[in-house]
Amino acid sequence: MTEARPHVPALPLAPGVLLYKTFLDRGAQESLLAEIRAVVARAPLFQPAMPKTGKPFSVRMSNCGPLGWVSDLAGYRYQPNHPISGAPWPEMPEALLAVWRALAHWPQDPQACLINLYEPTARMGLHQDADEISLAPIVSVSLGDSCRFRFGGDLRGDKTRSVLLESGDVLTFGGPARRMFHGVDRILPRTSTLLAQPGRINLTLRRVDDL
Ligand code: MD3
Ligand code: FE
Repeated sequence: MTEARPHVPALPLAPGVLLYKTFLDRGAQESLLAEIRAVVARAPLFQPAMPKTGKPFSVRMSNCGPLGWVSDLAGYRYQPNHPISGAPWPEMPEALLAVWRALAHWPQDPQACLINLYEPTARMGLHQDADEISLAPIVSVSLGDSCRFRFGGDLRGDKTRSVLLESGDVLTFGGPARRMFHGVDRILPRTSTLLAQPGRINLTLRRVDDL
């Protein structure tokens, strides 16, 4: 069986930020990837755009779970349906729920899993995640090529640090880290053999409200 590894130690990176190196072993990464491929077959990747300007993101996205995060000219929001097809998002794979239940220390299950696909030149500028009412932690799972992940403080101008994230790593951001600025500086192509093509997939598990 390929399971998450609840015994892997938490490396504290900053108050509220914990890194679990290789929380998913290779077998668990492969089976989760197969489930994410099945999700994306039903809920195809879409290219989000910045509110107001319509500038496209370099990352493509999809979601699973009851809600999904979308962005277009009208704004950022969570919604229960795919922005193109209108279909409800696919269910969240049980393996992702297991990661959340092992690490989030939160009484309710996640409502959304945002799937970000980074091709080798994609990046994500420094931003805050503030579309959620809930103060539940965010749990992030990395698959495929490594990336240079950057994080700072609650103000854009706060000092930042970067850390290498590798396939199978899980990060949790809770409490004082929940509104910290963060982003992805760059993908390091061909640092993993998990994906058939160079690139990286990030899965972020989120609680949107506490209802
Ligand atoms: C810290 N994704 O989808 S994951 C995002 O690798 C996002 O795709 C990045 O930022 C990625 O919004 C980073 C790590 C992450 C995600 C959400 C956070 C860190 C966070 C929310 C609050 C604080
Ligand atoms: Fe974010």
